[in-house]
Amino acid sequence: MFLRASLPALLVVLGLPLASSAAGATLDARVATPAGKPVPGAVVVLEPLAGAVPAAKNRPHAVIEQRGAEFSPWVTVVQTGTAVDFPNNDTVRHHVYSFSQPKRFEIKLYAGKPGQPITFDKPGEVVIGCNIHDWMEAYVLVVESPYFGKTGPDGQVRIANLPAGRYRLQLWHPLQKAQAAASEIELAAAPARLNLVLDARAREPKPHTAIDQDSY
Ligand SMILES: [Cu+2]
Repeated sequence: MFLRASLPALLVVLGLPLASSAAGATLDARVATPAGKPVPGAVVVLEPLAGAVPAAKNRPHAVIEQRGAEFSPWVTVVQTGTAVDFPNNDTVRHHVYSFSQPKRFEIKLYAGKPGQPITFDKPGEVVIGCNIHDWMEAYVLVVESPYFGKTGPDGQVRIANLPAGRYRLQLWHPLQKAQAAASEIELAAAPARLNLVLDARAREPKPHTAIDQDSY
């Protein structure tokens, strides 16, 4: 089930047709706190400094499921115009909503898969919650560029198939203590390695209430 949830997101992350044989540049980055602790769930976005930013291709799609009264994944990064499904894989119903300016929406109390995905059509940070379960939260970072990635549990991220050139690099995490300054990097055919520092708090799972556990 983890694969089912993560595969569409992976296709979006690649941002290029899988059939493409053109070998592009690759960025390998490690994101850590100032104390050197890996930061999982950090987003690295690369915006090309020259040329037009390629628009989203092939109707990009992502999935944020609900399982065990939690959203999964906790952090999702998508290109502007991406449709996101919110399948409920629990036996309890959820009521998914956001009041965030780039995408206000509501999927009223439902079980199973809602009929319509939510299309994230403006860049920015969208915080998602559930009206029934206060502890449920997910974050969607909507970006104009198709070039981005998210760090795994080890704080590592790889962004592949990048056209060579100069990029503006932006780092983001839902629990960052301050917005990191953007930097510029030049990517050529040889893989690039970067150590990035972001002061972010670790995610602490919020306790589920006793009421929910009784009805779950
Ligand atoms: Cu819920």
